[in-house]
Amino acid sequence: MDAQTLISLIKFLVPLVLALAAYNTYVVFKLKGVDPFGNWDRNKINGTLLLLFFIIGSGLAAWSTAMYKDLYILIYNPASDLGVPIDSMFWTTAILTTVAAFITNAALFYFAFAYSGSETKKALYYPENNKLEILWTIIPAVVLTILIASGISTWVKATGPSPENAREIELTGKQFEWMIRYPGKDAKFGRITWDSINDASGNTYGYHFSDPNSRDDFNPQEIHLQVGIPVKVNIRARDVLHSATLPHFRMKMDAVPGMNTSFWFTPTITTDSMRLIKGNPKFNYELACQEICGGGHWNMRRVVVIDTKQQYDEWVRSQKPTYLEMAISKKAVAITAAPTESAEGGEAKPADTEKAAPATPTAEAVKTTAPAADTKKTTPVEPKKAVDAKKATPAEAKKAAPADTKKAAETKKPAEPVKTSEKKTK
Ligand SMILES: [Cu+2]
Repeated sequence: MDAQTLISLIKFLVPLVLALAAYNTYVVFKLKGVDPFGNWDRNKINGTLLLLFFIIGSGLAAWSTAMYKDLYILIYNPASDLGVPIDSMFWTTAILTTVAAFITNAALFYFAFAYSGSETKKALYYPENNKLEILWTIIPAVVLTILIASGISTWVKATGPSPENAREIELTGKQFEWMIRYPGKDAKFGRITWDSINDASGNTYGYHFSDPNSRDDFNPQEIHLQVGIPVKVNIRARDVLHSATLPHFRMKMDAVPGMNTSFWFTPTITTDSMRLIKGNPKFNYELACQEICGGGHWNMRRVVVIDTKQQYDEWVRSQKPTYLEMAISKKAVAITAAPTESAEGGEAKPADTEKAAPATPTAEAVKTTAPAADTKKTTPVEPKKAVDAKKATPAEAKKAAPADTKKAAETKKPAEPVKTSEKKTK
């Protein structure tokens, strides 16, 4: 046992032994027929302790609020347009509930003190008072209705259609990081599906590079937004529930697997201006995860930078499309042989692009995802089937074929993408 453990043990045992000694002494006195606290008015003591608890507790709460106020993000001006009504709702609710909680708790503890039990007092039997019941039902009901009604309009605005000039970004929650996607120059997100995800090949997004829209999509490590331009944030999850939270902009939305969620807002204060306001040259806005999503939850932080137009344009110019990055890193050899038909034809229909090329650019990726990608054709995809197909390599599937004709039918298909890529090269 090392010294540290010994000290901790002593710290734990000493108070325990002292408490037991005190209790035993008390019991010995009792057995002798002497009650050391016999003369104490326990009701009065309890009442006084309750009142002290309220006074000291309220004092500590007020002190800690004042002490740590600089750490409270909500103290500062919101950095978005929708943050203003959201803040006013927050403060209205906070003030109303704080006042109500203070009054009711002050009354509770004061009454416990002032009317503590005694021989000389008799409790009043007061079973009901309809007027009082009506009053304390209607007042909270009206107040809450007003609060909720004012909240709904802001909620509908933030989650409703974004303005015409809004740009779009996409956030995907994954254990344990936020994946960020920009649609690139064409302002259109390329096609992605879960069954094209291949972490080994670098296609963590599940891109279908056969879709021309996907070729200029880029996945930066930081979020950059231009001040004054609305941004629609599309939110997805790759594994479990996450929650995309932009506290400085007062925006938050859950990331739900299998479901797309979104909100939009307009950033109003650049990072540089906020650094001046806060007097902190190292300040950064951030994106966090507000859903306890696993052991690395704390690590899901991304820096958000609000740029001026010039800064933003410069940043966008410096970004490389993921398609290109993968080609450069040679993880994506097959990328260079990407399809031509759909690229020329502008907007490709999902069916075309599926036929036109393998789902992912690497040869390896094609091998592993082809069976699953193929089931796409026979939409709607049944996830379970697709997983089965994905698990089994074609060779394995052939072996298992006699037992399960359904599985065999699916897994035999891998030949097809090859056929189609032949067609492409003609
Ligand atoms: Cu998370």
